[in-house]
Amino acid sequence: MSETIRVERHADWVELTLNRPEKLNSFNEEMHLALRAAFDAAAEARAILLTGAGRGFCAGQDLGDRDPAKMDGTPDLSQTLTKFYNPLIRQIRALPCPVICAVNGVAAGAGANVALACDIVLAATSARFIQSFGKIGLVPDAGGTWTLPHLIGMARAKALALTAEPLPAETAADWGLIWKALPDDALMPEARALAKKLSQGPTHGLGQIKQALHASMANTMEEQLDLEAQTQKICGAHPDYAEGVAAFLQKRTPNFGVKE
Ligand code: LHQ
Repeated sequence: MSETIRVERHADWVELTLNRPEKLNSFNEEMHLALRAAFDAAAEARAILLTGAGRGFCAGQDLGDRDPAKMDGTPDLSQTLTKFYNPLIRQIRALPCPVICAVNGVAAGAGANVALACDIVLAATSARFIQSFGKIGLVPDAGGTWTLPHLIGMARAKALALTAEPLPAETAADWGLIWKALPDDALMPEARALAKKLSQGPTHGLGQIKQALHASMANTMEEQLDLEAQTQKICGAHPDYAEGVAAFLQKRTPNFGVKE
């Protein structure tokens, strides 16, 4: 297993840490492959927590690895996206359990947009989000051109992408780009407590919530009402629903089959 990703397994949830701190955890090919493999290996987990080692979360692409001066001929950056970033974003969104991101420090370029592809994003107050692409002649990738306007509206999305100004974590939370900004020393305890709590929930239903909310971004209200009816049929037939209702009526804590 590559050292570029640290994996810490708990009974029902997994913590993955981007681990190239000397390069602010920027992505090289090794880390890309290791992260994908780690998400694959965590597919049975009931919650996944993603964070970064050292003082940064992730500075996006390792630009040393994609330096046009060192590449043969004209670089075709679409290959980097189709081979690495796009499958990663699709993988995170498709995972059947909640993915929490604890942004422990700067999140720049694709690093910011990988964080924003996660289901719940917490950030340390000292963290900042930078759409660095505009500074180097690129467009926001890793889903950024979709995520930003959907989460914070076109006016803010355009200004962030065109100016590449750092957005402090607290403003990101005020704007609805992320869930919460937390004091630096509270970030990891709170993120781990959330991962543990979600891992003890009705994972099947939580996965269905995630997918229904994703679908809503492209659906009309009519389509979404139909989707809710179909999804509720599936959820109602799952044993977690019977357990949730029984626990409520018996005034006890539900047991959705957790190990801890
Ligand atoms: C880095 C990086 C980095 C290498 C910090 N690479 N070393 C997709 C398609 C294909 C190609 C292109 O990209 C993409 C997607 C993208 O992500 S494009 C955007 C790429 N990312 C950036 O443009 C961000 C570049 N980094 C920065 O602007 C700064 O490092 C930030 C603002 C993130 C942090 O600034 P500081 O806190 O002042 O730290 P620093 O700049 O001193 O960085 C610390 C070290 O990390 C330093 O190395 P050194 O050996 O001098 O200590 C940096 O060179 C290295 N580093 N980001 N992306």
